[in-house]
Amino acid sequence: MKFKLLTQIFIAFILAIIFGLWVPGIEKVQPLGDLFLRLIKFVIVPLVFSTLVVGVASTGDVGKLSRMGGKTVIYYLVTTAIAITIGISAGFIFSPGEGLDIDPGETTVEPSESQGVIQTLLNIIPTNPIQSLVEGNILQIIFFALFIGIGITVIGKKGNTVYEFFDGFAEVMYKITGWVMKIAPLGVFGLIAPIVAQYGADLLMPLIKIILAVAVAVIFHAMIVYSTAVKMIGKMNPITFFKGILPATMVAFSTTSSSGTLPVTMKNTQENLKVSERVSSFVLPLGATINMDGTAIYLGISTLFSAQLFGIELTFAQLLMIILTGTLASIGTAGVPGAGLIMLTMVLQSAGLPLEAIAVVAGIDRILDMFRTAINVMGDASAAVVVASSENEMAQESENFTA
Ligand code: DAS
Repeated sequence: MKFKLLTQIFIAFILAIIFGLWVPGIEKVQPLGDLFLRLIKFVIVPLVFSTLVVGVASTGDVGKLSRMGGKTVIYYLVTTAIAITIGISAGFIFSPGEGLDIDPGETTVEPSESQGVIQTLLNIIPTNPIQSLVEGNILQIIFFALFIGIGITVIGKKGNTVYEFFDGFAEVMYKITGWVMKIAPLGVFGLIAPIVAQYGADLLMPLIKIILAVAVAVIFHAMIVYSTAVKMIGKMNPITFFKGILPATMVAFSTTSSSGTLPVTMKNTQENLKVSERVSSFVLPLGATINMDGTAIYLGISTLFSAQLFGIELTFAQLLMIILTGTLASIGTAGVPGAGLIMLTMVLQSAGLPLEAIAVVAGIDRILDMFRTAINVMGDASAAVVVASSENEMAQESENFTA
């Protein structure tokens, strides 16, 4: 999303609160909100499927999916899974949605019946992938797309036509999603104003709590996970790491775009963190596409917020579903402003939670996106340090290395 659009959404959000508090009969704009929610649901399946196939296949030929690629992907998946778990924990600790118990509209998805952990994991494997697409079973769609992407990579040249098709299809879906997001300001207004009219200013406190929860959780994640990784595996003093990556972190915070920050991330990682060009030019672009720890934290918190907002108790299977969907789905999302919002729709849908909460967090998405993008970029840089160190591709002259 462009900043202009995010600013429009923010303005629509403020107007929705003002109109919701003081304009009688404002709930009549609800259909605008329902229209927006239906359009978001309309793009989810084709967008996720096509971007995920391309995201996995774009790691290039099998040679690239080598030891270094394997290490990079494993590091990304592990840190993202930790991130979403930290996000869920922050969601429980801050409980931003507690106490409102909004009545979910008829547009909510039926909560998935509670299953055992093994059954939940087995259910990820689609018995009929076409049916998974038709039903919008997000985890099965992700599984299907992952294997299509790997298959395209493994068969090499013969897979080019398939790759080109999905690459083009993904572009089309990004364009359609862009059109849908253009009416986001109207949609957010149509969703927020009636809720504010019904619940009054009580809704403001949860928003402040969400921003606080995201900020604290991302700082906690960076301090614990990245410090440990760069020190234990990267053999680097964490202070050197945080100082070295600070410029890129600030650029990410202000632009809310990992891809847009990539040139600065490359520069900082090579010059300040002494990572070789070979490692950084592989790990960082891949990370800007498939590694989003900050977004994963935001997903954990926003999903808990949605459940709390509607007084829904999450089962263990649903929590597992959220961790799996959030970790896997992050592979297919571009590092552009507002990408996390689309991912949140998927995670809520897969956990069977009402999508209405999207509008609430959409209003403050610009602020939340700053924090999550900054951590997304920091996570990519930490991977570059870890992989380079394990491949002995760190320049030795830096005086900051611990013995
Ligand atoms: N803004 C995205 C990025 O650039 C993250 C997000 O929207 O969640 O990483």
